[in-house]
Amino acid sequence: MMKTLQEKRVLVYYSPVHSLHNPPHEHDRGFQVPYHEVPRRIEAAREALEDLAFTRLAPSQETVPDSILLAVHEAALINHLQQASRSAAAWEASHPEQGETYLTPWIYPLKPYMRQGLLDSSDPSGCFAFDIDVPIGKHSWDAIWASANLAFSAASAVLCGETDLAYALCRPPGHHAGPDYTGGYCYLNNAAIAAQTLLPLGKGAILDIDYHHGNGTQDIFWQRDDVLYVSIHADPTEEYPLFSGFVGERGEEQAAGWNLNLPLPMGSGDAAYQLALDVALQAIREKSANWLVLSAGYDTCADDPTSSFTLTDAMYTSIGERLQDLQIPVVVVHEGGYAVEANGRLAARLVTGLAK
Ligand code: SP5
Ligand code: ZN
Repeated sequence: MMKTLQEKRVLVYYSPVHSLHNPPHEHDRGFQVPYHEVPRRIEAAREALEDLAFTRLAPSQETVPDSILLAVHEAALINHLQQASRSAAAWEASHPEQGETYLTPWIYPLKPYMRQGLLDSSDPSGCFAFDIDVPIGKHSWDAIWASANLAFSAASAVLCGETDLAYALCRPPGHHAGPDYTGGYCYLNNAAIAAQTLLPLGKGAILDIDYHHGNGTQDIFWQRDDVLYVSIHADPTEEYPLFSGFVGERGEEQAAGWNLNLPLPMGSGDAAYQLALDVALQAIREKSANWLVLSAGYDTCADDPTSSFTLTDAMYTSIGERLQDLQIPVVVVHEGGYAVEANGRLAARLVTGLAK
């Protein structure tokens, strides 16, 4: 029986803890610029989703079990993130005149021989990051963990049949974080945690519509033939992360075809995006996915200050509708989006399309 918009309950998972993670700046060609990944992004999304008649805000009551966390990430990364937050707190306590402290990796072990010494040192942070935009403050671990728990809670609600559409208001985002590394504002891979949680339902798919390639998610599922990873993103020869997201990356030998990259030229708009979405949907159908995790970034929109794509607002409703056609349960995980208020109106459009 078809559900109407009013009957359908969309569960929205939110935690206020994210706002405690608020790094002051990132770097652009060596210059310090304001950090784009700001708390207001997720508050704008929460407000807009709460305003929809068919949504219900759900607190995250659950914590990711080790069996899921350690299937996605190495224990060393978890330990490092916790330790780095403690180090930031200790530094801040002993240097009160410096104000809020966010530790940033500064030595990166480019060669294998550099790694062990750095790992054993007092500041191994460069062993766990591939870029400089993942600073860690005293509350960062709490926010990172709360974010991962939202993804887990949303996926758990779908797993137990409580809903067939859940939205995790994750911040910090996750798709650049790999098995043992952070990068691009991402520390733990929330979408991968959601996908791993859904596996009791059988094979499924992650569709990544963030403007950037989700190199971390690709890496985590690279050898796996139970989770299809499909990503539509800006051409990595010109755009971050520059080292992955190419069409030739199709998964390891035994999992060939379980990774699909659909890079689009810089400056792409609705028409090109629509065609890529068709290809993505066909792949998801071909694999007979039982569930979908949607890595939802809004940095594809025309007014995003960091991206070149020009998607219109209507496109996000359309993406939701097209995914709704799959008739499988969906867990949406919030990723990027740096036109701050657009996170609200575009999340609302996406969910409205998905809930039809
Ligand atoms: C989750 C997410 O959307 N993360 C994106 C992180 C992208 N960071 C890219 C930083 C690019 C800095 N700009 C360099 C311009 C050189 N031309
Ligand atoms: Zn992005």
